[in-house]
This record gives sequence, C-alpha cells and structure tokens, in this order.
Amino acid sequence: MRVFLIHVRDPQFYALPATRRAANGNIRVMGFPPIGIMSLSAVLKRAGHECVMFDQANPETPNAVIVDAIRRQKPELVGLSFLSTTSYPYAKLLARQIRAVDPHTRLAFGGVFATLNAALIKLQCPEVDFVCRGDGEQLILDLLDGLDDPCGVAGLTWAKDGQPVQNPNRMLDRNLDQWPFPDRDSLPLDFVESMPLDVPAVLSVERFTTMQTSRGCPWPCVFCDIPIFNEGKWRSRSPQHVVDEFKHLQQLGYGAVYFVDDHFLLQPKRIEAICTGINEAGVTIQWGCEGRVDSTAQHLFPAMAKAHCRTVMFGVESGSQKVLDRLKKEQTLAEVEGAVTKAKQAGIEIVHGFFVVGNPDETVDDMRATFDFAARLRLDTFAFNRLCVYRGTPLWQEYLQRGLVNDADDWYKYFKCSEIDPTCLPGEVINAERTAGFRRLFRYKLRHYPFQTLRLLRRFMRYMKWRDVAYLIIKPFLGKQSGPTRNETLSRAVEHGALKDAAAALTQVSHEDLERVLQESRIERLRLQREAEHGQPA
Ligand code: B12
Ligand code: SF4
Repeated sequence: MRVFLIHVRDPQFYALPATRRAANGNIRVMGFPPIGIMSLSAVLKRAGHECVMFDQANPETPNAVIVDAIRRQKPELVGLSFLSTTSYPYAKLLARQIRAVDPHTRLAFGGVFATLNAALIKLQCPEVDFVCRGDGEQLILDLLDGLDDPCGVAGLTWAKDGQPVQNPNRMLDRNLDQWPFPDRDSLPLDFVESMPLDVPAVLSVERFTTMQTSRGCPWPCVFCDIPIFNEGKWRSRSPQHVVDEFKHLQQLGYGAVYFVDDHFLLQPKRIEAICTGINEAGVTIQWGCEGRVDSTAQHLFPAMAKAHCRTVMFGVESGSQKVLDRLKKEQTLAEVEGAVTKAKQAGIEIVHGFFVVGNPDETVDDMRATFDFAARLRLDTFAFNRLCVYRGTPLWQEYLQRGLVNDADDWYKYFKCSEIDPTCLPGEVINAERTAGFRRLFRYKLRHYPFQTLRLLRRFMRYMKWRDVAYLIIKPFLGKQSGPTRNETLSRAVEHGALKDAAAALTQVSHEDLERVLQESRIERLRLQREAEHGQPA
C-alpha cells in the first residue's frame, strides 16, 4: 500500500542556516531530523509498502505541495506525526487542508500529545480518522491490515457512528532490536548539528542525525509526561544493535549524533558495552545524550568521552532544594554538582544544564539561588525556561484537583504555570529576575571560567554568523515581559468540538491511572537496580 508520512513542526524549533545546499544537493536544516516518521518509514518499507515522507521544515514542500501530492497520488493512508501540544494547531490545520481536497484518504495522527489526548482529538478534529497511541511500528502495520475494520487494531482511537472508540492499549514491546534502523535516506534534507533550543546554536557542520537507543524514564517529576507515555517503563536496545547503527551511520558519512533518549545514563553495563563497541569498531562519530544527575553510570564518563561523547545534558531544573523537592525531581544539589564536575573532569566538552523557572511555591530568593548555582557549576551551556503544564503530567492532575484547569476546556492548551497558579511568582517578576540572573551569571562565568566561555563562543563563531551569535547571547534579555507567548495564544485559539465533556470523561487520566504509573515506575527502577547489580543489561 502507499503511505504518506508528514512530520509537523513548530516553526520556532528549526531554521534554514544557509542559502547554499550541501554537497549532495540537499537543503540544510538546523534542527533535529524527524526520527518518528523515519522509524515508521523503515518498518513500512521492510514490510513491502511504499512510503513517502514530508517534513514541514523543507521549504520546497510547503503544505500546498503536500496537499497537492496527496490529491494526485491518493495514498491509502496519510500519517501526521507531531510531538507536543505546541504543534497540535499546525497538525489540525494541515489535516483540514488535506480533507478539503480529498474526502477519501484515511488520515492518522500519532506522537506523544496525540497518544495522551486521543479521544478528545478525535472529537475536536473529526476529519482525522485514526489517532494512534504509543509506539507506532507494529501499530501502523496492523492499521494497514485493518483499514476498513479497525476494531482489532490495539492502540487505536477511531469513531463508530459518531462516537469515539478506544481500542485497548497495545502491550509495551521490550524488544526494540526487532525494528530496522530509521530511514534517513528518503528525505532530501541534511541536518546541521545544533543544541536542542529555540535559538540557533550550531555545534558543528558535520553531517548530523539523531538516534534513539532507549525509551522512557521511570521517575516521578511532576511536570513530565514521559512516564505516563511509557507506562512507567524503561526499554532499551541492545548495545550490539546500537553499535551496528553507529557503524552504518559512519559508512553513510555522518559525523555527529544526538540521542533522543529520555534517560540514556541508566544501566552502566549497557553504556560500557556501547562505548567499547564504538571504539572497537573504529567509529569516530561525536555524540551527545541526556540523563539524570543521580545516574550510577558516572564512573563511565571517561569511557564515554573516549568513545567520542562530546555533549551531556542534565535536567538540573533548580538551584533550590525546596523547589527540586516540590517538583518531585528526587535529586539533590550535591548530586547536580557532583555529576557536572565529574563530566567536565572526564573531558566531556559540552555539559549543558536545563533549568526551569516560574515553578509552584518558588520565591524570588529561590530564583536567585538558581542563577547563582548555575553560575558556580562548571556548565558550558544552560537554558532557563518558564515551567509549563501539559496534560498527562502529575502537575496537570494536581491543577485539575485545585480547579486551575479543566479537562474538557483546556486539554489542548498549554500554559505557563505562572499564568494560572497563584503559588507561582507573577510573570513580570519572573522575567525581571531571569534577566538580572542572566546578567550575574554571564559576569561570573567571564570572571571565573573565562577560557571555558571563550572556547565555547569560538565554537559557535566558527559555524555561525556574528549576528546569530549575538542573538544567542542577547535572546534572554529580549522578548515580551508579560502575558502569553504567540504559541500559547495560538494553542488556545481552537474551537471546541461537540461532545467535548463526554470525550474528556473518556480520556481522563484518573488519579488511579497516574498512581498506577508511578507505582510501575518504582517497580521498574528496582528491576533496573537489580539488573545493574547482578545481571545482564535489559
Ligand atoms: C527530540 C525532542 C525535541 C526536539 C524536536 C525534534 C524534532 N524532530 O522536531 C526539540 C528539542 C526541538 C523539542 C522541542 C520541544 N519539545 Co520536545 N521532545 C523531544 C523528545 C526528547 C524526543 C522525541 C523523539 O524524537 N522521539 C523518538 C521518536 C522515535 O518517537 P516519536 O516521535 O514519539 O514517534 C513514535 C510514536 O510516537 C509513534 N508515532 C509518532 N508519530 C506517528 C504517526 C503515526 C501515523 C503513527 C501510527 C505513529 C506515530 O511512532 C513512533 C515510533 O514508535 C521528546 C520526548 C519523547 N520521548 O518523545 C520530547 C517531547 C516530545 N517534547 C516536549 C516538549 C514540551 C517540547 C517543547 C514544547 C519544549 C518547549 N517548551 O519549547 C518543544 C516543541 C517542539 C515542537 N513541537 O516541534 C514534550 C511534549 C509534551 C506535550 N504533551 O506537549 C516531550 C514529550 C518531552 C517532555 N516530557 O516534556 N523536542
Ligand atoms: S528525569 Fe524526570 S523530567 Fe527527566 S525524563 Fe525522567 S521523569 Fe521526565
């Protein structure tokens, strides 16, 4: 069968850095490749289907071109893939454009946001036939087999006689090695390695791609929906499978890879085996990953550096223990300091800290402590985002109970916490403190870590225009000082579908569901700990 897969983007998160194309003729995009649809494309092709991918980052295939191709080629299924609440408005827009020209093509949505809000989406966006929940590899194959009668397709939400039907969940499959490597050849785009930020921050001009070596994270952070998306589990590919993909990428000429794993730094034996495998295979690709600061794999930072790990990113979140505890981060300031120091001592070139400000119960003193803490840490780069609340997280659940959000009306909106939670500082205060904090932080870094700071600036200046480097530096001081951002406003400017209350009831993440996931997470962590102590990697 013929399938079209489209990666829907939030335009803030990519840029076209060059007017000239890459040597192979491809357009260059600064951002992450669409690994979700690339994974599905490889699975479909192996099963004998035809698959055409589109990425909204490609200026040569704007929506009009995609819609026209669908009208002419009439694929049996069109899958729209998007990551988050912020890209849902763009997905809906495209779905409607497609439906307007082709009343028959079957349309499917997938991704994290779609998974967590499936029935609500089905009702608000009736032009979409199927909303696919969870892992897509087996699901899309099953869907093609059951296009006309999808009642047996696990993980699917669809409608019968105008009513949403939620087929049972798909069993989480731990065998990730069964799937082929993502199809990185079929999109005419070359990706430029940059930091995962909403401003251009080019790290190298090596041929760049992403890889996923594990899925999920069994921790209870209140603002994160990864645990519920993965039912509290962590699943991984075998070291050999990961090393084989590295070898394959090296042959294709890739020079840089970023792992989109939620927590790569679990299972020391697995990490050690991957590093050994990379060295033994003579792979020279530079790579980066994210993980928790309480990882028990920190003694492996030197081995990772030796295996060309250039970037490690930690979710530091706050410099106030009180705030960390409120966010249920289950980490201490001492652990943060220890992890960052060890990573730098091991020779990891770029150590990044993700921070959040505007948290519930956070005071001005807590915010100041955060910036001062960030200044003291040996971090190379950092990002300070305002905390937002997404449906599916424990924080959303808490806000429901406190009457701050309402599932029926607010499920597709995203809010900065400070806009709806009276225990947060007001937006103006947060922004003013953030600006002042940045100023102190930059001054401290230049005074105490001048070489580290200049080395990093030199790296950026090697690949970026002066203007863009200047923007990167002054961005934190710019912007509207209060109120919702353009994206927040867009996410709220959505009409309501009929039957929304019924749908909200249907997809409600009940307190029991959430408790079950948190319980599963605890069990999963014990399993991983036991495995690390006694047995083979998962
Ligand atoms: C990499 C990443 C990014 C990259 C984007 C990369 C890209 N190509 O666009 C960057 C750094 C730019 C980014 C930005 C943001 N991100 Co982000 N990101 C991720 C991360 C870590 C990995 C995504 C990924 O590549 N997964 C690997 C692929 C293989 O999985 P997948 O895309 O989910 O696809 C699988 C299934 O979902 C399914 N599937 C997907 N599509 C389809 C379609 C069909 C038809 C079918 C059948 C199946 C299917 O099949 C695939 C294979 O199993 C996720 C966490 C996560 N684990 O998902 C967060 C995550 C998606 N991001 C999140 C957020 C909040 C954001 C931001 C809004 C952050 C911010 N405040 O600005 C922005 C918005 C960006 C946007 N919407 O474009 C949240 C989303 C929460 C929510 N409910 O909205 C997540 C879940 C992290 C978190 N817990 O907070 N992100
Ligand atoms: S550590 Fe917390 S924030 Fe990070 S992926 Fe795990 S649950 Fe989400």
